[in-house]
Amino acid sequence: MELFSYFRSSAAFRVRLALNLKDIPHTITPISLIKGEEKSAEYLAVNPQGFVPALRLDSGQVLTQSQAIIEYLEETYPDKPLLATDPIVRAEQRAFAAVIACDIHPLNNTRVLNDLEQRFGAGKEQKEAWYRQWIQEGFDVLEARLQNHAGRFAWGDTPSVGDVFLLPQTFNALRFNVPMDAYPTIMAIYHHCLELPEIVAATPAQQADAF
Ligand SMILES: N[C@@H](CCC(=O)N[C@@H](CS)C(=O)NCC(=O)O)C(=O)O
Repeated sequence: MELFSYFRSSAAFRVRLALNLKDIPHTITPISLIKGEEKSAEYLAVNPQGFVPALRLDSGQVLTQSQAIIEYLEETYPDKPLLATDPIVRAEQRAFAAVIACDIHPLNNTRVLNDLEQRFGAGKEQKEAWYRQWIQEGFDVLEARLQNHAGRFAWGDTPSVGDVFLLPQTFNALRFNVPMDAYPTIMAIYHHCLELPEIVAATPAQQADAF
């Protein structure tokens, strides 16, 4: 499998985590969002939406959208499951992931921040305030939900899809100086995640394109 990735992309980070936690062999092809490589003709032939991540399977089939890719990996590599077996818990785990993937991340990605600047003249401070607002709204909900099921990780003491979505978003929050005092459980999970070598290997700083 070949993962098209960018070291700072939190959506690509989710898939790197799923691949590593499931111990699935893969290669990583960096696509530089800074250089605009995601809009090159070569990459658009891989993913016409011009986003990372994309996962090219050994068959040549390309999968896009991190949630869909992770669901595919869960279905085809059931060992080391990222979803619980109980359908209710699975629904809760998917809802937790969706708060991040659907309600926080799309409002804060680079093209939205660029649009705020270009269309409405938003400056650096305004863009940072915007960024913080959507993370804080989402994290308020997630911190409360975690009280029901967190252990060392988002669900108990084993990494799950909850961590696969939460950790990259926490990296983004820290990078944009979101005050984290209100989120002790999210921060505890962040530190526990970073004790696992397979998780550390998926972090932005460990990617070849970070240098
Ligand atoms: N919903 C998509 C989001 C993917 C996404 O927003 N990727 C960003 C990086 S995190 C991207 O490729 N941006 C490039 C661009 O906007 O040109 C997913 O979960 O895969």
